[in-house]
Amino acid sequence: MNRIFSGIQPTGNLHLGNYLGAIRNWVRLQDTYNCVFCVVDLHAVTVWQDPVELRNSTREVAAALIASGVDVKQHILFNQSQVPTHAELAWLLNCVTRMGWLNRMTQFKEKAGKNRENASVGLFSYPNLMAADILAYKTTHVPVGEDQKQHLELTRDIAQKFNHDFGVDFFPVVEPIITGVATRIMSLRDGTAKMSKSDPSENSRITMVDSAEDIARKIRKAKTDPLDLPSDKAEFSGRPEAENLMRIYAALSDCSVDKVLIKFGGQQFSTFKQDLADLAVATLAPIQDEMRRLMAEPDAVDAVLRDGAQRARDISEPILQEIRDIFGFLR
Ligand code: AQP
Repeated sequence: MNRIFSGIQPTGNLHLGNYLGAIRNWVRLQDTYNCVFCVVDLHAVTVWQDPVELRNSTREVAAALIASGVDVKQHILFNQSQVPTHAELAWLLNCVTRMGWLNRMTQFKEKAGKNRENASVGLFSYPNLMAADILAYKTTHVPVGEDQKQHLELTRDIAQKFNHDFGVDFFPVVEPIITGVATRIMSLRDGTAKMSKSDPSENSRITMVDSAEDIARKIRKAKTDPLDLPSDKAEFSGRPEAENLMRIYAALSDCSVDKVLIKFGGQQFSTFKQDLADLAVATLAPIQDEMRRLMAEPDAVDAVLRDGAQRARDISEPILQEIRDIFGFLR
């Protein structure tokens, strides 16, 4: 069976973009792939994290994944820092990747902003750690949102350069899996910006811990335009907020955008928003109940992560040893 690796950062409350763009797809891929799912805490610290909040977020993300249907017996769930393979391989890949390649990464430019000189070195070399995450398990497939496509292409370049430089056929060529209509959910306040944990506006995102009232309020307040809802995809042009809300509806109800256009086209935003809020609440409520139950037993969640880390080490350490041998390190 082919192997999947995918990760999610414990950088705050997960949002609907994380759920529809990543987590829900992971759960569905479990039938077809051997899955390694990782709470990527080493990635999180590329920007400042409060240690108490980081620990709590790591647990909460794990709880969200389990509550959403990640099968921790059949597959592997762990937090990255418990498996040292990732950091060691990232260092080795630092020596394979070219500066020019990293300089082209748009996510670094976006996250570092104007204050590039003050960004951490870790934020700059983040894509190498992501490549290490993937290659440490000889992963064949990676489910990614649109935002991660460039990093995955870099992983392929790094793997190919490694194979070429050492004259080996060691790393498989990793294939992206981009699924569904929710590959890029946008902010509720600005249809041109990605829904993100780090957006300063709480109203820009629906989180997986929001109450039903908060979800309904955020959707009611979501930015729209004065026109009625579009009835054709061509009418999305210049209306990013309308497009985003209709795509979210399609993703939540697991149907095509065309069906949503037929159902709501020509109607007013107010009735549509009420339906959308009901749908979001109905989808998230059972997951939230299970998350609350899991968060009341933090030791049990920690035990799942420890067990996953052991199984992740069992797979990745022998692969890393082969890589050390290829490099020519004495043992
Ligand atoms: N808005 C989104 N729409 C669809 N998918 C998304 N993902 C993130 N945002 C959206 C997908 O979620 C997975 C995990 O992402 P992450 O938490 O590791 O990092 P991120 O992509 O940087 O997410 P955020 O929310 O924007 O976090 P911050 O603000 O901390 O940087 C990935 O598969 C991603 O594609």
